[in-house]
Amino acid sequence: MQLCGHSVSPYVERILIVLEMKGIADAVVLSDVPGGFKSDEHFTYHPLGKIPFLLLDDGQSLTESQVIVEYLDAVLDGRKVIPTDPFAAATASQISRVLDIYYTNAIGPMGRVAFGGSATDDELAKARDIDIPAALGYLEKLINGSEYAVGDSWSHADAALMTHFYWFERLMPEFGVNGFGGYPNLSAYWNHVTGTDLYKDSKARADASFDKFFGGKP
Ligand SMILES: N[C@@H](CCC(=O)N[C@@H](CS)C(=O)NCC(=O)O)C(=O)O
Repeated sequence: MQLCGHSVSPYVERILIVLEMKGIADAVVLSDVPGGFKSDEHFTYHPLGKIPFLLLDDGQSLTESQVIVEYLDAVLDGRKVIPTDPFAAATASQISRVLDIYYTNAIGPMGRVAFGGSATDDELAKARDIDIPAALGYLEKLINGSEYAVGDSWSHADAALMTHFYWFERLMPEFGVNGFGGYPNLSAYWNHVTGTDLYKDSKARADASFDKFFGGKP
């Protein structure tokens, strides 16, 4: 199987972290988008021209990072990243979903400005003062403040948190959003995660990929 995309995307990195959690990092080959980013061929695999997408050996393909994670967890060997306990599994899904819907929308204005687009001062202020605190407050309730997002081992929720929060740390300070000070559970969790090899490996991949595509800025 071929995973198309680059580590500069948190959605690609989520899948790479999950493969590492499962102990089978080489089960999927990471590759460029066939035909090039936004090529006609790219749109045949992803109708919105986004990364990541997964090409299966039988010619079929899948989009959406969380869906790809769940598919790989089902078909590949290695420890499961979807918790077996139903409530823990639902909690992990809640965390990934809150990140992908509320948190991602909340940081939208900052993301646009950081990557060459624009946002008004009002949009940036609303993101900083209302939408980002609301999304972080939601996550604060779902995370138990221990070493792992859910239970006592890694799950796909940790992969989603690591990749979104890599960008939180990298981008947010210049927009006046600093750390997880008001959120004790997130704070304790993040302190632990950033010291792990899993996060350090992911950060190194994302840093290198960012430098390759954007020359080290922001
Ligand atoms: N919901 C999608 C998000 C994918 C996404 O937004 N990818 C970005 C890179 S981080 C992209 O390809 N953007 C290019 C574009 O939208 O044109 C997923 O989870 O896979």
